[in-house]
Amino acid sequence: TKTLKETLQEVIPAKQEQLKKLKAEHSQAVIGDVKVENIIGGMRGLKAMLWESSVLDPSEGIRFHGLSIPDCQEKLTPAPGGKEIIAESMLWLLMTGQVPTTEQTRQLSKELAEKGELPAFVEQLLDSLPKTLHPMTQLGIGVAALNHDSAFQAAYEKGIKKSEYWTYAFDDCINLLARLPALAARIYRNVYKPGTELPKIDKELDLVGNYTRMLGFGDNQNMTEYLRLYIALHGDHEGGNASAHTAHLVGSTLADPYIAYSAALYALAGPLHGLANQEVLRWQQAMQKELGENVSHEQIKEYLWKTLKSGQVVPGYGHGVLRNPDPRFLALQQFCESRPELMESSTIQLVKKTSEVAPGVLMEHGKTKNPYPNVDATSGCVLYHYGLTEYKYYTVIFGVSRALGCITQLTWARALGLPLERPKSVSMGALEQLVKSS
Ligand code: FAM
Repeated sequence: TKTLKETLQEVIPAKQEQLKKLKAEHSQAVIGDVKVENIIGGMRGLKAMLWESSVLDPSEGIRFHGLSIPDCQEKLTPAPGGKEIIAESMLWLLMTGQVPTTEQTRQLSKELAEKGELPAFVEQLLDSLPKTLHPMTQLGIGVAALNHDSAFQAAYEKGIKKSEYWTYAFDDCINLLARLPALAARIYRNVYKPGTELPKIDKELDLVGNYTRMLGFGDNQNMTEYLRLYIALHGDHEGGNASAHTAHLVGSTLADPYIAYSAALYALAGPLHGLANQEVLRWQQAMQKELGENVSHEQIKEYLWKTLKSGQVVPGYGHGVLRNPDPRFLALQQFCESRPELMESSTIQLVKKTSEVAPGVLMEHGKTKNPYPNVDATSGCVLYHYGLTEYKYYTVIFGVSRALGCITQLTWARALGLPLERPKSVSMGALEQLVKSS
């Protein structure tokens, strides 16, 4: 069975040709204009970077090489005995644009399990960190330290041809992904379950099957399946979101994939981006504390207005690109609706009730361009229900997942020979001059 690397070897040349043609025939073509609002508004909507594995449509949401989330749920291989998409089949699609066979998916699971051990010095480094250090900060430290064994960095120092970069970057990326479960689970154990035994990697399990088992939830098939779906869905969301864009930018300096992804994790650690899943639970807990159980729609509405009037954002709502409910939110909600015991959970019911009134309140408030729920509105509530209640850890799970999209691009950017990213900045004075002459 052809490995992921061998399949990549086959699909890369055609994409290199496509880019070469684009460059030769159209590099001077104008595809849109740049407005002052793009420059002072965080480049919203500015088409300015290449990203092959997914495209985000404002109204229908994400497509991975053209496949929607329902398409993926139908076509991508689950774990043995499972139903949900697993990280390995999603990674294969992102990397190659092809749906892997079951055999290819199983082979990739084995390869990742073989490469999943952490170097002893990284275990000691993590164990030395204070429990009060945020889990995301710890994850970034652990990932950066793995660059001790970077194949890309070692080869670059020896001197390699540009055409070989992607193969070394790919090796680092697969080693990084393979080690994330042990890294992320060790942080969870150190901070929340000190002194408990960390299970060894089971060579027969998929990446997330191992991760869930190392977190201590391996006997809960529902939690394992939920984390498989959660991690597959959060893997890639186009190239412009802060974590993907950071990995792409740092990787463009030929920094190795470990430190490039470590940088991406710190972007993910921001409340407006990946930390929103923590903020949603914190916000919901505060609301439940103030309003008690069985909260009514009316009470939720008042609490939403209180949040907005105090100048805070409502976490889990809105989006930089989406202008409709996030299909990732809908897929996670469907997971809940297919399990009656989940629909009885007060945390999950509160998410549902909030999602029935928050868009109306946000529309009335009149500021957000997208009043609908994003994936974070619901992603943490199932974790909480199944006993992973430490919501300051939730973004770490997002950090394990976002590696799927980021390592795909860190490999492809090298394969396509994409250059160092260097946009032009302007001062307000220069902008005023440009406006005068426009
Ligand atoms: N609650 C209150 N106000 C909001 C809001 C929300 N959920 N979403 C946007 N706004 C405000 C926004 O702060 C801005 O106000 P100011 O002009 O005073 O700065 C105004 O509406 C226009 O913002 P926008 O253009 O609609 O959204 P942006 O593209 O600037 O920002 C988000 C997008 C996601 C940062 C924003 O919707 C937000 O802060 N949401 C809450 C945090 C969150 O859920 N983030 C997770 C996003 C998720 F996709 C992820 O990355 N995991």
